[in-house]
Amino acid sequence: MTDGIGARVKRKEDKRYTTGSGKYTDDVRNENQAYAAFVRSPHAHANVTGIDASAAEGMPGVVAVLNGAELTGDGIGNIICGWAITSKDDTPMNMGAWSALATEKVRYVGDAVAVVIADSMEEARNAAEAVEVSYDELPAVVDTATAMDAGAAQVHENAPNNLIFDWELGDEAATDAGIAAASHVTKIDLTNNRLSPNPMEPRSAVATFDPAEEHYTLYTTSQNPHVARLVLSAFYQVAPEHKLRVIAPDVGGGFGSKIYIYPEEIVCLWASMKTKRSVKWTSTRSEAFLTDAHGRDHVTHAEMGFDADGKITAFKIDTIANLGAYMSLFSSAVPTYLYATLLAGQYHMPAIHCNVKTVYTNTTPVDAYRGAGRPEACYLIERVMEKAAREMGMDPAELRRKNFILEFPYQTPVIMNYDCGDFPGHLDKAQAAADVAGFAARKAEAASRGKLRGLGYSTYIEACGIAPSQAVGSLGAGVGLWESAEVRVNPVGTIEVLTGSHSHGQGHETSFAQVVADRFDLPVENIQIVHGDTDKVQFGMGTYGSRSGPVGLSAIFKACDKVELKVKQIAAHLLDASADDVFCEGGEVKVKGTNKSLGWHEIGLAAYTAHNLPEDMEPGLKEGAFYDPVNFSFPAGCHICEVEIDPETGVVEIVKFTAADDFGTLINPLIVEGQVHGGIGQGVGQAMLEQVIYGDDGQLLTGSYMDYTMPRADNLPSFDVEHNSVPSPSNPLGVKGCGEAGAIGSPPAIMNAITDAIGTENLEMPATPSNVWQAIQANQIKHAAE
Ligand code: MCN
Repeated sequence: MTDGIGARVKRKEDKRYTTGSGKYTDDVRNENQAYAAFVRSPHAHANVTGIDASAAEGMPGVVAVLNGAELTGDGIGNIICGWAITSKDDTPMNMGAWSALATEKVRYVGDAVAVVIADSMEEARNAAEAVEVSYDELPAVVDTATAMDAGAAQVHENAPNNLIFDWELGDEAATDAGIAAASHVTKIDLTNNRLSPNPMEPRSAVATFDPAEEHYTLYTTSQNPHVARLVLSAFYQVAPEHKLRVIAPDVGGGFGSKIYIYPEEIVCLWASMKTKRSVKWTSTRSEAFLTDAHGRDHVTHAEMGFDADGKITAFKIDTIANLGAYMSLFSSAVPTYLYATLLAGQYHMPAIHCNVKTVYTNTTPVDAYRGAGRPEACYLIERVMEKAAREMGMDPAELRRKNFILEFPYQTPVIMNYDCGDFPGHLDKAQAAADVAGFAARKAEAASRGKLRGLGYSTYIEACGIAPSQAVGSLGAGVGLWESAEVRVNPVGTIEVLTGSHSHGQGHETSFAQVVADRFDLPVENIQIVHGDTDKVQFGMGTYGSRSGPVGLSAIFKACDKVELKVKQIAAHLLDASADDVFCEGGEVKVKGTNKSLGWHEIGLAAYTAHNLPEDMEPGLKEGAFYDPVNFSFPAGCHICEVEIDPETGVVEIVKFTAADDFGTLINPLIVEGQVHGGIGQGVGQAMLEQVIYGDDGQLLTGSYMDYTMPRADNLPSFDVEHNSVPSPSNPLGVKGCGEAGAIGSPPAIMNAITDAIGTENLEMPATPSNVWQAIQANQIKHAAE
């Protein structure tokens, strides 16, 4: 068949996505459905002194007005962060209480205080406006760098100075010695700008309680419905696990923001039980800006030492990470184990030490956003490398080349053990495709038109395929991370694959089917991927950390091993042959060296009618597998960006963007390239356009698309995506995840290109025309004064 591994098969699911026939959570219409509207705090920090719902309760269509005291009174637990981090003095993290409906205090604008349930959405929203909440306003703390300062407002009583934990990784003494011995030390101060996730489909939840069965059904926009069910039952006591079905149907993008359990899901489930109505809530875009977990928000000082030959001697990093008003489910893992463990990048660094302090502020909670910790690490390393090259008068590519890790497996000083790679190969391929050799001429030509041209590099590596259980369990995750699959051959010979991964734009229905099609040489149309329903798939860990390819697909592959064995045994029995001679080809099961064959429908029928099976063989044809890899997979690559800047306006145009990536075995290069394009698009957003901004009083100033700029088509060039694949030895297919790479590698390449063009390092993301223009002016003034 031509549509197996490596084929550029168009996505099966796109037909329904692009013709309006997808089924999303908000499309669910239950009988007896009511609507929820949340009463949210307009203040960033305040004591709640009273809630008067009497006017709202009398309004048309209102079914109930519920508050936090009732919620906790019914035994619903607080929202927690499940990844335990211990400070360097061995103290546990200071986790402040987070109730799904705030009771005594609100801690960010948008914090939910009460919920109105009404017959229609309009009635619910109108009544929510009529709920009178009295507040005693308190001073707010917003700024990451100064959140721990004396006199700053205190967000949680049990987190003195707003410090959540003070954590370290690496060998401080060896790092200090490496810096002291260096012949050159490059120092940098960088901010990693806070981002809002903006999936196309806003969050939504529809909860239904069946009093007869005491059973709950929750449709929700989740990236991991099984984890949602586990957390909702085990931690929040909303419903017993076996009495709760969670369905994540079509989900219109997540980018990390739909991993967590949010207050609204808890409240809808609880409210459905209280009101005996099906309760639906769908976020408005304004609510999404206020309440979807944000990403990034680091302030970092770093120093990298080099010997006289340009070899790195040590890397020392001090980061403050803002986690917002409450600790979201995986928030503690992002600036620690997802960040600091990648701080070696692609380079041999004899010593690394990283200190991370996390702080509470009166802002929206911060958690994973595409790349989660790894873009922050890559941005830091690659801006330091570029700055160092300029300071030492070296070619930035050659400085990188000099320090590349060349032998594998390679143990970094910060936990990760890289299994394979070809870092010089990525650089070579990117340089050739970007025509670096012709850059000087292009720069001169641009200068003749009064324009500035710059070229910037970034090399990246990420740990993805978030698993294996031993590693993540030992690092505080509290659970292992693996994936499950079941492969069912139906009596008519078609195949259903049940997977614990969830697809919300990544094309699993196609790429996963390709792997099974390849395995059995069947048409891809014969294979159906089933995901996103806890009643269909027994358990799964879901989709994040580019894990579905390396981990989810491997589980399917393992289940296929077992199916293949049974198929061969059945065929051998029916065709009077040896199972060793049976193979799958051209949609049939054949016997080597003969013209004997069976169709898959004949095998399926034999398995289920069961009157002519080998002795002792159980009827049926379905097999399951759990896959727990031996290591992460390590996608890596090189991005090169070329920009042209108008010095009069500060407007930056990306004239060329080249990515040479290593995703191991490519299942579907078309999907992979789409993933890279999307990731680079988000990287362009972070580098040039996007930034969440709060006023000093904690008011969100970027609460709509008028103020928060998303990348548009005319901000993006046509990307050149090259592949330099080194199959991963850590999973049976050799796959490395591709879902986050574009967002990880691209921001530093863009910023390095811009700083190359304007001749100053003093530029933070986003490089808006205004910021770039000011940097150019400041640089000219500085040079004039020198
Ligand atoms: N793939 C492949 N060959 C490879 C690697 C992957 O063909 N060598 C295919 C996979 O089979 C899958 C797709 O590429 O169809 C992405 O696989 P993978 O890199 O494993 O990532 P996941 O499927 O686990 O998706 C998660 C990843 C993350 S972490 C974010 S964030 C993100 C992303 O995917 N969010 C997305 N891409 C997104 N794309 C869309 N449209 N929407 C999101 O919310």
